[in-house]
Amino acid sequence: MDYQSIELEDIKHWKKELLRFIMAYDFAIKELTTKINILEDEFQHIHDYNPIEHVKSRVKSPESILFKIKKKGLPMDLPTIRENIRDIAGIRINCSFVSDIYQVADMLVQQKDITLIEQKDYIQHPKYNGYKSLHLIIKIPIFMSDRVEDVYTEIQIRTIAMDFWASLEHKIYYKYNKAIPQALKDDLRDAALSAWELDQRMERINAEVNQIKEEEHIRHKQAEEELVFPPEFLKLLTEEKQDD
Ligand code: 0O2
Repeated sequence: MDYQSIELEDIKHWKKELLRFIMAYDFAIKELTTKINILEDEFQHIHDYNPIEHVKSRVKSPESILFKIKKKGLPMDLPTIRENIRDIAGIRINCSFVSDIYQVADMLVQQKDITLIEQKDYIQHPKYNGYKSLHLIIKIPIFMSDRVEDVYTEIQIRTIAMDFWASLEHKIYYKYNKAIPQALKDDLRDAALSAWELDQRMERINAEVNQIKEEEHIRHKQAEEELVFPPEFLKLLTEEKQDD
């Protein structure tokens, strides 16, 4: 075998390895998406309510992976990337209310095959710029033809208001490394506060409406239990049935 053909073999091998590497993250997203769909369906069926508004997912771009590994000052090989870049597979779940966020997180991490590696609660401890979200780094086993691989995935869970702010802030500023006037940063922070106030308001309204619904349900049940038909009316009904 000459030198050139060895190089070609190497390239083929690397291409295959790289494809397998990325595929595992794709499979992790597929597996988690199915889990989330099942939770949504079951929750809707049992509680007549779905805490999840929508779900997005992505596999990090190679450029973004390389940028992160460089930023961390780590060597550029697959085992290092696999162990240190834990958000190559990313899922974002948007919930209706703040309380739903923790409920959805619990429902996921309680599953036997999911291992919670790290949790960052930027809702209890928002970032200085105002960013709020619950981040989970989890590990999930992916069963392939010849091996089982544990794959890290980042799950970001937040409300629609938090997502609205984060998506726009991401576009406006997040990856812009140059200085931005303090007044604009303050404005963004203020906008995050407004989003938070909106979340709290909606949560309160929802709790009050649920209370009204619950009271009405209890009243309805009581009325049903107290419903007593006069014996003459019942007799009339049985006689009518016999005539038929
Ligand atoms: P992208 O393009 O969204 O993928 P680590 O992942 O632990 O090495 P870090 O920054 O400590 O790095 O992780 P952290 O704080 O959990 O944040 C990871 C992700 O959260 C980011 O991924 C963003 O998606 C989101 N995020 C964190 N802070 C902000 C913020 O201030 N504004 C917005 N809009 N999003 C934020 P990436 O890889 O940085 O970017």
